[in-house]
Amino acid sequence: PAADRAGRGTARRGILVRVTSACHTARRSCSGPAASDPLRVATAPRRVVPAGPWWRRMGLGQAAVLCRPSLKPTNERQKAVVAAFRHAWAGYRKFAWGHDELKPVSKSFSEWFGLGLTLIDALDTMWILGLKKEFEEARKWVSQRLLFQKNVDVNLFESTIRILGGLLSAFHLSGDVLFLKKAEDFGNRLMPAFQTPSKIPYSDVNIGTGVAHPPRWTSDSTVAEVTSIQLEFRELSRLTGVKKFQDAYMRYGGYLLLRCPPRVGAENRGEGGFSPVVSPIGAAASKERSPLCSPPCSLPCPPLPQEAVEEVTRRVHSLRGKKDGLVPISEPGKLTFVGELAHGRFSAKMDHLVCFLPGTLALGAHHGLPADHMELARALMDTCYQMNRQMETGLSPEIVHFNLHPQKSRKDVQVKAADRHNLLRPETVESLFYLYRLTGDRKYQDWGWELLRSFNTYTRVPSGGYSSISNVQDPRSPQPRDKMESFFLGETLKYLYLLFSDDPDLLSLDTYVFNTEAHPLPIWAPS
Ligand code: DMJ
Repeated sequence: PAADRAGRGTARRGILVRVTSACHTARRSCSGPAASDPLRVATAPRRVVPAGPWWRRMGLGQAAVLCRPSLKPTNERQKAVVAAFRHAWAGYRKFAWGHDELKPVSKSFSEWFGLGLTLIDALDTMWILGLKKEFEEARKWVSQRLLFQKNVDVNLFESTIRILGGLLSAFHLSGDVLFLKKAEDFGNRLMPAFQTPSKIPYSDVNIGTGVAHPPRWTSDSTVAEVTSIQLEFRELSRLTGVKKFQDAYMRYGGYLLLRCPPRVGAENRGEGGFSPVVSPIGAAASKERSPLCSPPCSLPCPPLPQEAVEEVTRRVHSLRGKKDGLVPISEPGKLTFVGELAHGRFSAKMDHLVCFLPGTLALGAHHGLPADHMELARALMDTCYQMNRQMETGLSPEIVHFNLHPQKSRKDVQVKAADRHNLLRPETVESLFYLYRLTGDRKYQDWGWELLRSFNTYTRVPSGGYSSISNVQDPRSPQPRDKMESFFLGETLKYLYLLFSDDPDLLSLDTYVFNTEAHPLPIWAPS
């Protein structure tokens, strides 16, 4: 199975596309209404890219232009998120500065790519939370210490969503050209991954030597991995004017659209063959954006192309179909969940990773997909909340199994001993953010608040940082695992902060699209 490094596979999201913002124009002069409130640009002129070196085309000099104010929390819940972030950051700064991840209990760090992963993942969160001083200090590290010329294998998907996405987002929010230059350097180093016979990229690439290869344990790549990196490469092309980044994914994006069967998991043996093995949503096996794996990011919107609407509608429908539906209802509490189909057998198993789906369905409905997708989104959101709520710590385990038998004595949500851990993942709060933004129902904010309190009670390490835990069912001994994943700062706390905001124009969903690691990028008008 495709496994993300945090332990399991990753499901992904996405339909999106649209309108641009005036950010670049504003950045040139460091003045004017858009510059004074860059995250709240709700409507804006479309951007036309003039010719010339990219930094000049954008009206930028070589020097950094940190001219855009960041924001401040406006209510008590947002302040609590800022306090949590500061605590997490304090641990990282003290014990893991410049390293990939904090080990808060042993007061040390771990490396994955050796590229300051947490620091880069957290840049835009600091900007959004108004932590200017922390942002400046991190920027200095990026400027002086972040070097990509090193002999290290990086996973294409993970490094694209975290590093490339993080740098591009930091550039958009701050206007600082340093981040764009770093992004371009890094993007160039990822390019060898696309040199395959099928054009479907390899999963790993050495950013120093330029040698790319499939995962060590299989020759397959994962549909979701290779389709969830479109936003970042497209953005890099748009900002730099260098077409090769966009071309790299366009060459296989169309292929995936044409060939993507209703149920596809692992695929790509260099020649581009599919292995239809597992359900599209089951996160352990597929990271595909299905049912949204049609080409949301490469076709012009608005309006959403009819072809994409029909494709996605068909896929959601097939998910819910009576005969082989993957969305049954549990007993006795009647929770709607998404199960898995592996080698023809249904399993009532759902990863916490799948909890991105309510948010994505809601976003799709907002952008013109059928209204009943919103109903499904709400139902799945309730389920994800219950996956947390029914645990003694209030935090979801990594995987749950649902009970399908109508016996009152059994609980809806069951957990196996091996699945009781919580890695500080964002998916529940991510969907809560979308659901609140798109429905205005305050219960979603209240649910998020419960989650933040649980994180503070069971995962906060007094000396600094937060730790993943091994047992969400034992509040007396949740067993810290001594690891703070970079997405806790990059995603979980960012989504909580945005969830608690009552300002729909703060990173408006009509102006920005969040990549799969929660890095906001502007939505562009069709050219
Ligand atoms: C993050 O890296 C991203 O959200 C990814 O899409 C899935 N895995 C983690 C969070 O769970």
